[in-house]
Amino acid sequence: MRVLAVNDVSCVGKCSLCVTLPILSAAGLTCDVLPTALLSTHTGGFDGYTFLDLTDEMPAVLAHWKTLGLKFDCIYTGYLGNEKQMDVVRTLKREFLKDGGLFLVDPVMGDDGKLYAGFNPSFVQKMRELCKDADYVLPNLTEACLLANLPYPQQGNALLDALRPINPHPIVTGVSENGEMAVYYTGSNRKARYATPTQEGFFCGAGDVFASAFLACLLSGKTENDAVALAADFTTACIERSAREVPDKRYGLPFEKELFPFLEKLHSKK
Ligand code: PXL
Repeated sequence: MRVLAVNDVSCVGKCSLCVTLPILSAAGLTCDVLPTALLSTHTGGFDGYTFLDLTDEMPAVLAHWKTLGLKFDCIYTGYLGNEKQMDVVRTLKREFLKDGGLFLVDPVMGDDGKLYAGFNPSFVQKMRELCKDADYVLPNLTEACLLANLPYPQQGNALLDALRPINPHPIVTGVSENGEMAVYYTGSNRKARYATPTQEGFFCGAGDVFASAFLACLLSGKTENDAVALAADFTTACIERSAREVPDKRYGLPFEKELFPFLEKLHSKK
């Protein structure tokens, strides 16, 4: 299985490609990358980070890939630096995704009720259109509210209703409710919720860990229900480990030592 991950390289802080690559590789999948930007760190809590936009390099990369006849089983997009990159993603889907391939969009735009630096309402509108073309979308609570054009926060089931015109398979992550972290999704045309008891708080990269693990499960043949549960349990285990081991949360989730238990569950028969 060959996955193309379109996301940024935040050199320090464990998010985006720096978590997707190890998680997909560990699950036995080939992960090719199209980096959207190069940052010294992610933008969540660090001051003075550098940002190199890689949009201008993309047409040349795609042109080279064309000569190789590359096709992907799955395209997974995360942090897109600007609206032009969404057009590149559309080209990728049209020209490089195998027939019947999986297109998964994590509409990375904000957290904690706010847009990330550099994003605006026009970007949100264009992201909404991109989500219409995806097999699955994985917004966090903030991004789900933005896509649905509703004030933050909203109740999970109400969001699933509001997202229905935008995508048939929304998976809304990071819904903090009474000491639990819940995921709301539409499985087999029914609303579903999967929750784990865990810490409140902001964990940069948690959405990327969840989405990468979900994708690893789905491409390994798990059902959507099982993939959501395995990915949520894995992300929760990382958050619990972070509470014990990581004093400065800006440096991301310590997912490495949770990979082996995750893979054991992924490969178990039941
Ligand atoms: O994980 C989300 C994310 C991805 N990429 C960049 C970010 C963030 C969150 O802050 O700053 C560059």
